[in-house]
Amino acid sequence: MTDADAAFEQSAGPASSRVFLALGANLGDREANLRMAVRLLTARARVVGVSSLYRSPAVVREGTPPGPDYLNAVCEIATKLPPHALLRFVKTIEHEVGRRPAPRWSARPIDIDILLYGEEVIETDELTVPHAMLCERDFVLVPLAELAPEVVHPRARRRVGELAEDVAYHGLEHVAGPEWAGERTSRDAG
Ligand code: A4P
Ligand code: MG
Repeated sequence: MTDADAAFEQSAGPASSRVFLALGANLGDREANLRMAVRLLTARARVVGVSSLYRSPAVVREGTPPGPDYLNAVCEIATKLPPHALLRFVKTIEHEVGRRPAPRWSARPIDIDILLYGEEVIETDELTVPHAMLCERDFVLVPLAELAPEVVHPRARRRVGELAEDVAYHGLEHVAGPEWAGERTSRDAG
């Protein structure tokens, strides 16, 4: 058990659901930004697993110029933060990695989205869980299926592995295995 695992297990409160985050970057040293984000998550979460790293062309709004390619990955965490507090926490990490307010979908050094929070279905002004675009995105479903093919999407009521098999590919390329993150995860610890 790592120190982070031990601290988590000893802290008060109920164990969290399986929580999955999407990480994306298409500005600056993209891989370093993603690695920093994973490291910063450990302040309030245990990193259970990290997917391989993938590259894909930026999906942009119609009529806007294509930005640089993205690097994307998915990370599973265990955290005692409830969903809205987790959203605020990941926003502070985005700021720390260098993201500043900009129009939606514009190029960014880091983006952290909450994909799944256990079986919760949340629909508020600030937060939609499962993530609204989860079922359409190869750069999210393929890494998510690496970590949790058996997990069921609580709205679609289909397994992540099946959703990933059916998703349309838009130039997604595998760049590196999970070691890219340089993070010792609970999975590594066995
Ligand atoms: N919000 C609602 N639900 C969530 C959630 N589940 N997780 C709200 C995180 N945030 C959520 O997000 C805008 C607001 O969405 C947040 O303030 C929060 O209250 P943002 O991160 O500030 O802005 P954004 O990321 O530009 O908007 P959005 O709609 O989240 O865009 P996406 O879906 O993240 O898409 N192409 C490739 N290849 N790879 C990518 O990763 N990412 C995007 C951004 C576009 N094209 C891409 C990629
Ligand atoms: Mg986002």
